[in-house]
Amino acid sequence: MSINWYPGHMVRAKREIEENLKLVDIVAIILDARAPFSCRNRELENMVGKKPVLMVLNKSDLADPSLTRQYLEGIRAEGFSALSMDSLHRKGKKALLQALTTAYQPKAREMLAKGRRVRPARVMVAGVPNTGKSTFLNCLVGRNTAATGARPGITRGKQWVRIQSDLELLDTPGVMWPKIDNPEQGLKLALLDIVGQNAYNEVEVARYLLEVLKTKGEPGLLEKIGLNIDEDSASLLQTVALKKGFRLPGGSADEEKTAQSLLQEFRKGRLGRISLD
Ligand SMILES: Nc1nc2c(ncn2[C@@H]2O[C@H](COP(=O)(O)OP(=O)(O)OP(=O)(O)O)[C@@H](O)[C@H]2O)c(=O)[nH]1
Ligand SMILES: [Mg+2]
Repeated sequence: MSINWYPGHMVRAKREIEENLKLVDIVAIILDARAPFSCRNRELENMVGKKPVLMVLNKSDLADPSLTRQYLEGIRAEGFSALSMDSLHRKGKKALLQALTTAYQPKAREMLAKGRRVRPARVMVAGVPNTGKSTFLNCLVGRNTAATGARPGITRGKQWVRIQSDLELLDTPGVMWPKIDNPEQGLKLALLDIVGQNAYNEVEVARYLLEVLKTKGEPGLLEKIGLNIDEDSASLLQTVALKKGFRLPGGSADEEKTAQSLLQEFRKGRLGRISLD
């Protein structure tokens, strides 16, 4: 699925990020641990340029742990610092704060060498929508200061928050790039609720999910919910509809309602820990 989703507020947000990059020492790029490569925004990475970057694979509680380890290795092999984190349940916070301190050290030393006072590290939190940037910030600060929500596009303006005496974070709105050309990447981003719902067809994404469930996640998951792995995803969706009792007035399967329900189950982690990349 090729997706065009580039609402006006994102164009503004991108400009604002570009301006604020001048003020920050480190950029924490928040990725969804279930598909960190698919959520990489190359436009954003290019804007960041040579500033120290910490890649955070967030929502690790929803991802396949062994794949998370592999993804981390892959990203570190590119020369980035990378950590996984579960911001919702506040897991991984200590290592994360440590990594930010380490990333700031060269700059802090530089200030000391010039005889200056070391000011608090300024960290921009950025990434595509809905990866948990604001939740990550709330996790680090230890209280709910930034608004969060289970749909893309919650944060609209930037927000600075003092985390501790030596650390300040800037929350930014999620930003996409103008067009997702790779069809499978589009399906993954839709499944992860990173692009707006009006940009894709939920039935198509739910069929993709059923295809994914044939090979990923807990072995035998489809059989366990009474589905036949040999069926194609279109007919699987019909079967799920009938099992759930989602029918249209004429009696045929309500594919849309079924698709919505399946997508919700996946997004809430009810189908288990499944990674897509
Ligand atoms: N399970 C789980 N859910 C998370 C985690 N972090 C964030 N979430 C959920 O993901 C959704 C999006 O979180 P936000 O913090 O609003 O995401 P955001 O990146 O700030 O989104 P935008 O501001 O729209 O770009 C919310 O429903 C959060 O509760 C996590 O580590 N694990
Ligand atoms: Mg936000």
